[in-house]
Amino acid sequence: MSNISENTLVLLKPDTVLRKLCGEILSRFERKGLTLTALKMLKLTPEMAAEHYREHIGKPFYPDLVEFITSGPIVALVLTGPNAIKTVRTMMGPTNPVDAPPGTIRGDYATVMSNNIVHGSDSLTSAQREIAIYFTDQEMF
Ligand code: RTP
Ligand code: MG
Repeated sequence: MSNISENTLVLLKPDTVLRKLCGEILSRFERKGLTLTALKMLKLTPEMAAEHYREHIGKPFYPDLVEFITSGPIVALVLTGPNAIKTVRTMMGPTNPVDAPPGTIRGDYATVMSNNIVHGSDSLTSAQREIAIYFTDQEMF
């Protein structure tokens, strides 16, 4: 842990847009003190989804994962701050909302693993790789 600022990629998944929770989730991250460095709305192509979730290609849940993440528009964010990657993961809670305590995003807003509201990069390497899928340097502020 250090106080050096880092970037992380966050996706507000299609369920979040559909349920009109984008403002609420973004607000949590802003209140925490993370800085909004980039933001866009887009619909992932199957190719982009494969790039984003490439570590999961071949797993049993992969087809459903791609179908869900490409099912509607999403909001992509870059959030910045000291320990931003771990901070976002802690705020999200565990992958399965059943295990996510109240107070976490998945604990407060989700019931099933397939529709779990939010994505956050899981490491510095992932963050750098994922940010480049969504944003050019000119789109980061
Ligand atoms: P994410 O990448 O979406 O932020 O989620 P995560 O790191 O918490 O979880 P990860 O292991 O990367 O899985 C990516 C997404 O795939 C779905 N999943 N289903 N066993 C299963 O059925 C299973 N495992 C994972 C979840 O929707 C998860 O968010
Ligand atoms: Mg993941």
